[in-house]
Amino acid sequence: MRPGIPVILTDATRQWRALGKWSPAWMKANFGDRTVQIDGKDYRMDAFLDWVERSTPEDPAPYLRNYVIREHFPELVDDMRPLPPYFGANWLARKYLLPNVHRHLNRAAELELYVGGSGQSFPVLHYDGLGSHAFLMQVHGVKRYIVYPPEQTSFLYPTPGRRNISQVRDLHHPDLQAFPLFAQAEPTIFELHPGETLFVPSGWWHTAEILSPSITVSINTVNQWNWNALVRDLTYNHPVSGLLRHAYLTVAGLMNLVG
Ligand SMILES: O=C(O)CCC(=O)C(=O)O
Repeated sequence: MRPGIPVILTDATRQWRALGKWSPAWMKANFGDRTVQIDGKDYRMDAFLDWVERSTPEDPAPYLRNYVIREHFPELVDDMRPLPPYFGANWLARKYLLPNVHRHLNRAAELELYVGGSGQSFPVLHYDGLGSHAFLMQVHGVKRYIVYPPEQTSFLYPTPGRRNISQVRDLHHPDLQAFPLFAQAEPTIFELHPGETLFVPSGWWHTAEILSPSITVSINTVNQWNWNALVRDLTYNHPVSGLLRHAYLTVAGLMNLVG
């Protein structure tokens, strides 16, 4: 975490009941009659999970992603204990005097659920907001991750106004006329298997491709190693209020350090 290098942890979720228990079939048996919203459309879980099972690159199931588990599937929370000590003290989950800062940071500390099938991918190459680290816990199925270090940002064409999202949408067939420097980008590509946890450090670009019906859990964390990245993220593009925010967040960071 301190040098900012991605790692695959092989023992972080060893004690989770979710492993070996959660699967599309198990979810269908337990939550089949619920409705989920994906990209603005409603799906019954049983129909969605059937599609996940038969998903192909030609007919990919929609990708249920970034679903706050505590809100939507509170029954799953007990299956994710204990939380790995690797997460460290998560400063996102602390108390903040400013209500909007408190809500924003606490929301970002939630465990999130991802369910998808073969041929589907995370929609964008990006790095996570708030300068946060990400931990991605693979519970079922196999995913391919593609990551690039922060030093390669200039090859990845950040979107103006949303600079943590790359303008390059198809990494396998990039438009090199529009994005010529992308030819110099060097990804690291690897698979994540059930029981493995991927640590993506602050600022690392990443995206995922689903290779078989897949269930993943994620969490974002901030601590003394990336608090400055959070302060930069929250003050960037706010020339006036940015100064006040910067002062407030600097003090809040110091209080986190001692408290
Ligand atoms: O689909 C995935 O596993 C990637 C998730 C991700 O990168 C994110 O939610 O920020």
